[in-house]
Amino acid sequence: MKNLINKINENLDKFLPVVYPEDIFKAMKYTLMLPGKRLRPIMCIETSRLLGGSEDDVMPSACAIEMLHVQSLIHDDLPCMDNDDFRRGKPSNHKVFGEANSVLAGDALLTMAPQIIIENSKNLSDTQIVKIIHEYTKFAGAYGLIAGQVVDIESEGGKLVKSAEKTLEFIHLNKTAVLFRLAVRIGAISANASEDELKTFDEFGKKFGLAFQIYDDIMDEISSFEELGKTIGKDKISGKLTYVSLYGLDNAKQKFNSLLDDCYDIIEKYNSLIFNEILDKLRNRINEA
Ligand code: GRG
Repeated sequence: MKNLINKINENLDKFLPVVYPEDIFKAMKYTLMLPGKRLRPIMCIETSRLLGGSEDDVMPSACAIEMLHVQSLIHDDLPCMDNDDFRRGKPSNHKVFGEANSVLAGDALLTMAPQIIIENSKNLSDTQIVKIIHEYTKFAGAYGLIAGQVVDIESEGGKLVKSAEKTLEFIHLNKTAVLFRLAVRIGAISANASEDELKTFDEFGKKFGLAFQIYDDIMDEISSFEELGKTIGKDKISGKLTYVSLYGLDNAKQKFNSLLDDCYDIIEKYNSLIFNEILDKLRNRINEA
């Protein structure tokens, strides 16, 4: 997995040269090149590989997903959103570049990502590229990430249109699971997967995404700044609706383990060392706590 992370980092660096006006490119590159786990590009590439696709062909799309993810992190940290001063162990983007450039850096990553897919996916057919861009725009926008963020903000202000359980699930299907679904779906499309395969991986991405959000909520409660690279305990202080606040730590762990069991089952027949390593790492970390 380390080799794959290095390759992803090299490609991210290559796809984003710093040119005039340097300030915006530096702001985009700052959070992008900090050491994130690169889970979404890894899962995109691994899905493609398992379904017979080539790593080189899917790499531009995998990097584009990381750019979209980083855009969401930069905007999420802004004072008008989650107001966080740290990300990936360093000061947040707006703390270094100011709010205006940080908003623009996010916007620029959001729009550069599909540009990179179109310009660099030489071995994918036009149909595959259109399908990938369609998925990207649908999942990033008001049917995906933005919907999740809006309901998250509304719920912090106490506005719940649905039950707390349904609201929480809506937020995290859209804020978190959506990017894992996007990653595996794009991996599958790059490999010209069948509808059935696409469905299988979509289900995997969805369950993994929900499990990952519960993991994130539990870690906010039990982990440290050194381990997570961001301010911890904020959810509790701000009275945020989370899996831990709604169900309690033990039930949240149970839900996490049950979703992870489903993930192992869905992916079993593919014998993927990478997916098993990711699932094992999350499970071990939560169950040792
Ligand atoms: C798409 C225009 C547009 C706006 C985005 C701000 C926003 C709307 C959405 C916020 C989405 C968000 C920040 C969700 C949190 C998901 C999450 C658990 C992130 C942490 O992911 P890790 O742990 O982070 O994989 P690293 O740093 O390792 O990549």
